[in-house]
Amino acid sequence: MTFRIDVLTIFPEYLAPLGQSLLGKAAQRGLVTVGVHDLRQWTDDVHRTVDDAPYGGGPGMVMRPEPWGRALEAVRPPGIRLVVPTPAGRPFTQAVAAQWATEPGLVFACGRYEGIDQRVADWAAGAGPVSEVSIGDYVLAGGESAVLVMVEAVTRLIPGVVGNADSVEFDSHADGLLEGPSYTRPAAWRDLEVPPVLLSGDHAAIARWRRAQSLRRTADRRPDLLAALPDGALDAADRAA
Ligand code: 6GU
Repeated sequence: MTFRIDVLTIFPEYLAPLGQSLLGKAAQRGLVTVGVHDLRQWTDDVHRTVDDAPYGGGPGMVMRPEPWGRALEAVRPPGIRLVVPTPAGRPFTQAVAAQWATEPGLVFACGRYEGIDQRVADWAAGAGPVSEVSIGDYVLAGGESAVLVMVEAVTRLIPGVVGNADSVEFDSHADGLLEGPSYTRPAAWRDLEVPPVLLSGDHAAIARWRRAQSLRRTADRRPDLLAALPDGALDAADRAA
């Protein structure tokens, strides 16, 4: 059961990092397979045109639907989710990554310019789930770098891709809180000491300290995450921290 990722783009070389490091090893071990496809393969004119001016006027160019229709018919298996990166999308979160990691694979459609003709996503919804998603509240020139981000977030949740399952379970965001600080040897460095509880050997005390640090950091850096926790997520000890 290998997780299949296909990416459609007019800049296939931008996706070269998908062959590297964590994902490269997962691919070698047969856990993940990746295909990157040049959208221009599915153009039908000598200039290999993929874009045109927007109906109704306005700045920039819109990607024409015809190459996308042919490309998706060729590359996307029935029922496989189509992901369209766009700053106008729903937020891509750890919960979204976790859901996608349970599916058999994903197809990513990278838009450039002012995006892809909306009829592509609307038509594609007839053949399986379609997710128009944003990786944050800023504007990128195209979806390629967002795809690199999303592929990394999803593939590390696929069983066997990350060596230590605990490093996934205790991640920032896995429980809706930020991870607290980490330390290693030496115990004192340039007059700065590792918090003594971490050297105490008292595993219950260490777990309580880490939980408190996680809550403090979340309150300080991401109060929106604390406010979004479900009722009952915090106990009396948490509130005291
Ligand atoms: Cl997913 N795509 C683009 N083009 N810009 C973005 C984005 C995605 N997320 C935030 N900005």
